[in-house]
Amino acid sequence: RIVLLTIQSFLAVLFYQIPKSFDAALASGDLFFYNSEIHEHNEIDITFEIRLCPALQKKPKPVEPPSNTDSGVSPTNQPDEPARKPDPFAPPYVPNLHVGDMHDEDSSTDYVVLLNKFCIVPNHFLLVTKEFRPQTSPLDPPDLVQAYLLLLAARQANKRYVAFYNCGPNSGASQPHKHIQFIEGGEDGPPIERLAKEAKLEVEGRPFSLNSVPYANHVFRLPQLSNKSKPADVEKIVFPPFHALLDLVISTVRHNPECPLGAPSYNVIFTLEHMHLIPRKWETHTLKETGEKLSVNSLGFAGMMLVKSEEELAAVKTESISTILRSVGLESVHELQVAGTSLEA
Ligand code: B4P
Repeated sequence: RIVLLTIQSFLAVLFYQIPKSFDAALASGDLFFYNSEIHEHNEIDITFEIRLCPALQKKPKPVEPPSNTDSGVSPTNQPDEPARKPDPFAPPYVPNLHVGDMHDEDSSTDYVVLLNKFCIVPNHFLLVTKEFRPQTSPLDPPDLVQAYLLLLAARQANKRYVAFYNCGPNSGASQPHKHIQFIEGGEDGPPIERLAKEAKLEVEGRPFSLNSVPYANHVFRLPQLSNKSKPADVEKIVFPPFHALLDLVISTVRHNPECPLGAPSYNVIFTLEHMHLIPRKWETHTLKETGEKLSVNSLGFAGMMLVKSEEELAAVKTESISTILRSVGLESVHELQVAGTSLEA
């Protein structure tokens, strides 16, 4: 585990430490790695990745909370309250999964960097708030700054990472404690990033949508971020666009009668070039061929679907990824003609 004083020195070694920690956690049995294979699938101008991972069927089931009639019930639970599930992101941390700590000076928020305990891509890690914060809450400036400092540090170490945040009950999130995830992508980023890069913008500095996909999406092209940027400079660059995209997501959800009431659900995908926010209606899509429910998270909207059997793989291909994404997302913004918000002064 990295114990260093400054954020700069922490970031400088983090991406060299992660593979070492990953190997140690795997060897000690603190981390489970599931083999998978990638199937490429072309649709709507995108070469989607469908990752087939049958081994995930054997993933241990989450620990269920004791029932309120059990003697082991937590003293903080009142008799009529549903029992709370144990929080895997609460301290004490498993030493082999705990890569290091981050601290936001301005807000005094503390974070931990944890390896994903159940991963299918090596070196997948999470940025977790040390104190419990709900996964239904939007990312705030310190969260965004830490996430972008990590993406910048990855680039400095010659790694290409994508960050994602599953927000809200229908976003694909399974853990309620606030966490942003980081996964290594290819040189060009996740498949959806190609469409974002190719988008010709009439005006820079405004949110736009990828019109060739059939679901609502809100995207922002970021100005170039320097590896030498200080946290305050990063915040000035990344927070206003995120805020504008979030406003668009909320207005898309509010104007859509298909959306369930309650906290809005949406997916967030961050690269150094773009931010993508995708409003969600449902967490799962019922596959017509198998009748099974397929859970879709941010990576699905990044163009990286996950399936756990050959049958699911065949059903996804037959039904088409765009149909599945449209059914768990919302009607395309293009059709709804939601206006973009200018971020220019
Ligand atoms: P969530 O935001 O709550 O949900 P998720 O990523 O969709 O993962 P889920 O838990 O639903 O797993 P699934 O079988 O769908 O993220 C929670 C994260 O915390 C997960 O990464 C989880 O593994 C991790 N975690 C849980 N307990 C932990 C602990 N005690 N310590 C540390 N970490 C812990 O998917 C299995 C895995 O595959 C997930 O990691 C998922 O993110 C990843 N995945 C999904 N699609 C993928 C794709 N196309 N390519 C590569 N990886 C993919």
